Amino acid sequence: MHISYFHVADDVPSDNEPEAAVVIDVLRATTTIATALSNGAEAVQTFADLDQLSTTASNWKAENRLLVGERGGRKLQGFDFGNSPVALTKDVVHEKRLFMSTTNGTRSLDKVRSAKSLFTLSLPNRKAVADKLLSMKLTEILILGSGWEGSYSLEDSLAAGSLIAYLLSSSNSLVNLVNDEALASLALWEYWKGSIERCLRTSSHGKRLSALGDHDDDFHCCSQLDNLAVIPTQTKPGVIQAA
Ligand code: 3SL
Repeated sequence: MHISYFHVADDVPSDNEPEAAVVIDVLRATTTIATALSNGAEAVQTFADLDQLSTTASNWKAENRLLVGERGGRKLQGFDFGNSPVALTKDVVHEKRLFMSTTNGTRSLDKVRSAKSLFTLSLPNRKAVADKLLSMKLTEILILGSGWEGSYSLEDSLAAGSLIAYLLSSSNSLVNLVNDEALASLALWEYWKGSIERCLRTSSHGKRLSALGDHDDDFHCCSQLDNLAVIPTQTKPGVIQAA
């Protein structure tokens, strides 16, 4: 199994159509997706482009949809929710389709939407997604972080390292880490795995969120490990559903 990790969407070679892709945005898009699906949302449909989101969402019954999105960490005007995972409780999301756009996470999803299999991963559902990948007996996995506006983010690399560590310790076949980004993420995980929330708060995006206001509940939620069994899976381009 060959595993590569890319920090941001622009780093992925454009002709790349991986057998399986895993998109990560720990703070907070993929944690929000995992939480919403785990709490009974029908699907999360993701958009890099806000006009496309509005057009598609307007064709959906108002009582069955929620608009979820942020730019720069702040809720978008006219949207029902920002990007806080803890706001998307069972009562709020039950059987709803979420139309979502975020600063970086949805751009990464867009980049690899033609992968044969596409999953989203956060720390809470790391084991669920990792076990799914192992069961598929894949030859190739591309892991893609989201970063911040084209630059590296510590917390996405931490989660990539957590996934790689799990795959290395649980795979029956040979695991080959293809690039230095994958190797470095593993080292990062080994360094921070005992203090995940501190890592998230220390990261530049963690500091950005803290400066915007009290995000204690989000930090707590995003730094849980292996407590959600959901496997967010792309079922149609841009549509993520629980499996
Ligand atoms: O960048 C993103 O896609 C978001 O997850 C950022 S935020 O945590 O909602 O600010």
